[in-house]
Amino acid sequence: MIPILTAFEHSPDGGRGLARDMRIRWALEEVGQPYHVRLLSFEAMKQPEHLARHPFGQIPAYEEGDFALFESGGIVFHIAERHGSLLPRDPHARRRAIMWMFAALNTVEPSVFERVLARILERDAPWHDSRLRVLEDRIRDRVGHLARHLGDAAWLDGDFSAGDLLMVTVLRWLNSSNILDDYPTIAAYVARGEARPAFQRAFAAQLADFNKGSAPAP
Ligand code: GTB
Repeated sequence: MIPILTAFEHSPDGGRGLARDMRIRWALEEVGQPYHVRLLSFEAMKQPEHLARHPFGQIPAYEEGDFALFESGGIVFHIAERHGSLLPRDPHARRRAIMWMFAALNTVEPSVFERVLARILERDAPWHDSRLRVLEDRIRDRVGHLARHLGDAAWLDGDFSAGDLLMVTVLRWLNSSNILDDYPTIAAYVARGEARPAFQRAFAAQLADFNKGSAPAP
């Protein structure tokens, strides 16, 4: 059964692989699972047909026949469990990798994503600069602690895992800022994730879809 991933027809990231479908594409590439993609316009995402797949009318959504999931973390967890290679077999190491998935989405993502939203939606607000400073202080606090944990290791806990995959996708949202200049080991960690062949394949696939979605109608 070839799974179907639902993604943006016109991604606001301009083809930089920053929307959350990238997490699913990367996970599928890591485990060697081919997939189909359904590209939806923003309007179509809010229609009943998509709301039946995703109650919040968002992307990514994921289907395997009549089994459907939404939430990028839940989908990556499912792929990792099904295929094995993104989670360690050792029970304690496995739970720590799952813990890092939650840490990526629950401890690091909130302030990083708030910054993304502030840059896109609140640029012209009179309080934009002060809000950005607050958010960036919060991000630096998190990234500083993460750098302390990572030390000179390649990945968060032993081999590359679904925890690293999610953490790297979150930290990539900082690539357009200069924040990671002050955290060279974290910048190198992100670059290490982006250099993985599976990431590269996923990136190329989302870019091809972005270009398809942006092509003028024939
Ligand atoms: N918690 C959910 C998950 O992890 O799956 C969040 C899903 C979500 O926010 N999806 C976004 C969406 O569908 C797309 S990824 N938004 C439309 C809506 O809510 O109506 C968000 C995104 C887009 C672009 C960038 N970027 O350019 O950096 C980053 C993130």
